[in-house]
Amino acid sequence: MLNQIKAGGKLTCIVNPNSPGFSVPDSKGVFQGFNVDFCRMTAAAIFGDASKVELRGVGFSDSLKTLIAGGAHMASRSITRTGTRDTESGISFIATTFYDGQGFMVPKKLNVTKASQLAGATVCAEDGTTTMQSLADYFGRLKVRYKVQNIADKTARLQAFFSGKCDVLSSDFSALASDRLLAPNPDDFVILSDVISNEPLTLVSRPDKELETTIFWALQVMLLAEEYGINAGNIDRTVANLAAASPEVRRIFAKDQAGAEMARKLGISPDWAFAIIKSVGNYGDVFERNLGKGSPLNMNRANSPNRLVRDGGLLYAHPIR
Ligand SMILES: N[C@@H](CCC(=O)N[C@@H](CS)C(=O)NCC(=O)O)C(=O)O
Repeated sequence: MLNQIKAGGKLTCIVNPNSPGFSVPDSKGVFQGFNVDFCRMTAAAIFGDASKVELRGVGFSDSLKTLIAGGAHMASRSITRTGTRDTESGISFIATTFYDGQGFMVPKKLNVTKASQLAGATVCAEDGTTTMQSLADYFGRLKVRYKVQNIADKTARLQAFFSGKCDVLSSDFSALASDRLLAPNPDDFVILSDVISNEPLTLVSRPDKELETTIFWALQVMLLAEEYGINAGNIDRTVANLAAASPEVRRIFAKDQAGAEMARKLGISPDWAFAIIKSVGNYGDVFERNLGKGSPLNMNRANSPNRLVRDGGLLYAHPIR
């Protein structure tokens, strides 16, 4: 499949059509965001050029179907890796980019502070998502009745919630934080602190050994670069003076070591690791730029599992050697 992708000149990647911080079109109509950056990362690895990517905004329900039907090469759009999805043929789950959980957003004026106060509420969510199942589990455990408004179209779903047709919006925390920014007045809404599930949001691709391996190791380059303090600003200097770098860093970026050997075997750009860091950055940079303090989402990474293991998080870089 990598040969086909290379012959076609671009990687096609499914993203959420409108999710501030994760994937949202900029003023020129070009998608930007955390999830978009993993599409760009993969294009950088394959072509040595992060711009060789066609980003397709697709709603959740159609995303896996589109991949299975062969309508795109990969998806980077908050898809939870579950056992039954992973055993579907036609898709491969590769690597988790964001460890998340499901939560609730409510209008402030409801004066709700805990999810257990949501008895009788109408919840807006989308069929086919893990969200629906976790809602049933959670309210079932509490023996509490609730109603669901299934609205597959995201714009319509948010409109229903913001205009009061549902009392509660339930989804992954990352999605709620992002959706809140789309409210006419975000301050009218609060996200409750209850976490009701584990949602490992994972990159998905068409099943293909070379493509899967490329995506997995491209992400490891971003994690390793963070671990070794390499970023878009110092990568030029680092590769210009590899003799002064640590053996671990040399193995990733030198033209005659493990990273180069991997590129040769996979048939990807010989400069894959350099291109990823130069054009996309390391994982920490991507998090901070799109989601961190200073971004509209203003997430505090220090409270997130999406930090390196070294720093108390769940992100564990596999070695390139
Ligand atoms: N991670 C969950 C849900 C993914 C999902 O996309 N959920 C819907 C809402 S229930 C959605 O559009 N989320 C993104 C957003 O609202 O921005 C899954 O894999 O089933």
